[in-house]
Amino acid sequence: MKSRERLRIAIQRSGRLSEPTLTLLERCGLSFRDGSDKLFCFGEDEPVDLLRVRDDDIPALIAQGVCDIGIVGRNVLEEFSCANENAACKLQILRPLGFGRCRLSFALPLENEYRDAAQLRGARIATAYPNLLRRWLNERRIDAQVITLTGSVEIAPKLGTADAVCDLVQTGATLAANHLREVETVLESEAVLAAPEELPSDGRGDLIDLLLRRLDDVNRVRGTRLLLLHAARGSVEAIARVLPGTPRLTVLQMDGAPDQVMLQALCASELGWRQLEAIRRAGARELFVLPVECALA
Ligand code: PRT
Ligand code: ZN
Repeated sequence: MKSRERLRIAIQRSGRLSEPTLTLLERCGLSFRDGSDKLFCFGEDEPVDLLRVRDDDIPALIAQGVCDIGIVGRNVLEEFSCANENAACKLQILRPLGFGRCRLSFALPLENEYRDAAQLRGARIATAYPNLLRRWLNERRIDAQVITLTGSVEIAPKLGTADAVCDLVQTGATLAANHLREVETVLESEAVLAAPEELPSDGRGDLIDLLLRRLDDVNRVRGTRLLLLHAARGSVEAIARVLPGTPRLTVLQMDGAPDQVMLQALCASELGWRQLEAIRRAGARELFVLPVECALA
């Protein structure tokens, strides 16, 4: 197969999204061999390769056709789309991926009261997402001064260079450490699978379809656990009562021990300490909790 007949996925080289992205692609059944520069990874079993780059470059690489699809934060994708509204190649989100969750939010110094967004009129707002921020302000007819910074946005109010920030927040610890308070969300974000609005109509389009099907198989069982345990037949009801949600149960007879069974339960959520203890107290022995990687529909 010629190299450009292979599907090329842009992913973050090193950062918050790198590891979960590779894990997800592996769960989808893909494996890769690192190139010597670690920039290009060659797909081993399927004609699907990776280009490992800075996350900010991913949307442009897709728009230019250097890569066919990419995995990137919705924040980065939206910023690119806002900055390139009139570009010929528009990008779309094929799937939200459920990791790298954060939000782009306004934050003010702790001592400042906040009533509503109108208060931002005339304010100097520091951000690394100037185009997204301008769109949000324009939609609300709020005239403010957007100050573009590429890093350490959160220290701008302390330095006196901004009145507010519009930055990514996950736990809120960074804002708290800088005496800032989150007051309004501009965008909820997570990693997404991004692609051009018009997908390739050749073999690469078929590979994208296949990848989407595998992604859906993997997502369907995200967080699902398979529980395997031994118990006395008389304990099955008590164990079933303490399992989370409405799990699908299978009870298997054990050879040579008519009053003993093996119980198999598919639970839609992860199991905490207390739940595991309750299952044990209800009579479970030899308890195994296994992650479920994928379920074909
Ligand atoms: O080198 P490269 O350009 O590829 O990486 P990067 O440094 O630009 O990105 P990286 O790895 O920090 O983040 C990649 C993506 O992860 C982002 O574009 C988001 O989609 C997502 N993400 C999820 C986050 C966070 N959570 C996050 N907490 N990106 C950044 N942060 C930063 C935020 O900017 C702030 O400084 O973490 C701090 C806030 O975190 P909390 O937990 O203190 O609120
Ligand atoms: Zn970046």
